[in-house]
Amino acid sequence: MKIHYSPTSPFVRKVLVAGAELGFEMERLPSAANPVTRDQTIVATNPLGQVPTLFTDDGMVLYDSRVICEYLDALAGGNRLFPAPGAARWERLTEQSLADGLLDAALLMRYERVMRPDEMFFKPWQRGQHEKVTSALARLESWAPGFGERVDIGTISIACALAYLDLRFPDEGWRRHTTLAAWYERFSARESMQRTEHQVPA
Ligand SMILES: N[C@@H](CCC(=O)N[C@@H](CS)C(=O)NCC(=O)O)C(=O)O
Repeated sequence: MKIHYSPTSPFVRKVLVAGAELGFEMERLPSAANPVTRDQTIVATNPLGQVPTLFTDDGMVLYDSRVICEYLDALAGGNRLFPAPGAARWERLTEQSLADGLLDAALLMRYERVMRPDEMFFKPWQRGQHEKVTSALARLESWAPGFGERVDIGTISIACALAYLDLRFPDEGWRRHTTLAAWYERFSARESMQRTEHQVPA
């Protein structure tokens, strides 16, 4: 399998962590996903021009991270990271959605900060995105006592979202949520997390 990859993408990391937990390696194809200067190599197969985009061994092109993670789970026999239909599955998928939504807001804030010219910066919009991040963190803190030692699509997505805040928003102070922080310390020590740490290009 090959994957359009970025060393700082939290969505790519989610796929790599899921793959590592299931025993899959993916060849990393360097790419430069960017919403303004679009990487035409990615666009050629994924019109959204986003990473992760996966090339399966039997010729399929899959995106986005949710589809890829589910594909990897099925390839590994199924119901490893995604529970079978029932309450547990819908809860894990909702955890994934909250983590991905937090990331969508954080990524928009990041793009706004690094790409938008200063004179076009719209503060209320930035504040709205930040409020999504803070309300998502508060909800994660209330859920954290239930995470235990679970390794599934919910906890993987949440860990990758928190790791991205550490990478791009080190002043966010999300560790004020102490139950979430204690859980993350344990989860981020997993080999799958250690082997996929973000690398900031020099
Ligand atoms: N919903 C997508 C989000 C992927 C995403 O936002 N990727 C970012 C990098 S972290 C990207 O490719 N940005 C470039 C763009 O949006 O054009 C997923 O789960 O994979």
